[in-house]
Amino acid sequence: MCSTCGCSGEGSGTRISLVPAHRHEHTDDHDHEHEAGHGQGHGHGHGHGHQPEPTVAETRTILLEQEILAKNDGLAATNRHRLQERGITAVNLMSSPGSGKTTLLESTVRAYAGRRETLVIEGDQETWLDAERIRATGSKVVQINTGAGCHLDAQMLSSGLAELDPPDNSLVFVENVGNLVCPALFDLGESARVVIISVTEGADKPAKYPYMFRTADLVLLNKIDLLPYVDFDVSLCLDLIHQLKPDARILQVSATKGDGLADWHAWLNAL
Ligand SMILES: Nc1nc2c(ncn2[C@@H]2O[C@H](COP(=O)(O)OP(=O)(O)OP(=O)(O)O)[C@@H](O)[C@H]2O)c(=O)[nH]1
Ligand SMILES: [Mg+2]
Repeated sequence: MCSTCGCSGEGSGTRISLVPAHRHEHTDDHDHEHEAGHGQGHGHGHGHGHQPEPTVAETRTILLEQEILAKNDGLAATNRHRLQERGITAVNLMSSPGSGKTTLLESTVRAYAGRRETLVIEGDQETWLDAERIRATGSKVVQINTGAGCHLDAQMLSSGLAELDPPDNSLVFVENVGNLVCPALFDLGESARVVIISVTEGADKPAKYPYMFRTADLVLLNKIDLLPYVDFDVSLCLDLIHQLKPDARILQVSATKGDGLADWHAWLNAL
C-alpha cells in the first residue's frame, strides 16, 4: 500500500511463526498489491480540495487502493465472523514504536493467567524479540514478521490465527507493527482497536495522526509514571483526542508501575 514508507509487497516476505512449538517459517502467499501508493485517509495528495483533475494514472492508483482495501475488508469480515462464532475476543493494539505495547501485554497476560486463556500475535518488521518476551510469560504466541511492510492486514491475521489455534472463548491480543499511520487503515476483523500514546511522545500526536485516534475504541495514555520528568500537557492531549472523537474512552496507565491497569482489565472484561 505504501510505496514511500516501505510497505510495498515486493520483497516484503511476510513470515508467520508459532513460538515456540515449532519454528517453521513460510512466505505468505497472499496478494501483495501494495505498490499502488497510499490508501484513502493517508492524505498523500489524493482528493484534496483545489487540486487539478487527476490524471489517468492517478485515477488508476486510487482505484487500485480502493480494491486493495475492499479486499482486506472482505477478509476482515470473514475473520470477525469466525472469531464471533467461537466466542474469541481479538484486541488490535497499535501505537508508535516503543509506546509500551509489549510491556502492557506482558503485564496483561500475567494478570489473566488462570482466569481466561490469553494468547498473542506479535507483528514486527523483523525479529522475534517481542514474541520471546511474551513466551516468557507462559502465553502462547505467534510472531508475524512483515519484512518491509508497516502494518498487519486481515490475511496476516487469518494466517496468524491458523498457527495460533486459539481455543473457544479465549482472548487474543494482536500487537500491530509500531506506527500510527498504516495500521489504522487496515481492519483485521478484530473485536476492538486500542491505541497507546505514551507521555514521552508529545501531546500533539492525536492531531498529527487523527485517523488512528478516530478509529480507536480505547486510547491508553501510558507511562504516566514519567509525567513528573517530561514536558507533556495531559489536558491538551485529552482535548485533542476528544476533538477528534467526542465520546473517546481514555485511560491513563503505567504498564510498568500498574497505575490504571485495573480499569484496563475492567474494559477488557466488558468486551
Ligand atoms: N517508565 C515507563 N516505561 C515504560 C512503560 N511502558 C513501557 N515502558 C518502557 O518503554 C520501552 C518500550 O516498551 P515496549 O513495550 O517494548 O514498547 P512497544 O510499543 O512494544 O515497542 P515496539 O514493539 O518496538 O513498537 C521499554 O523500555 C519499556 O520498559 C511505562 O508505563 N512506564
Ligand atoms: Mg513491542
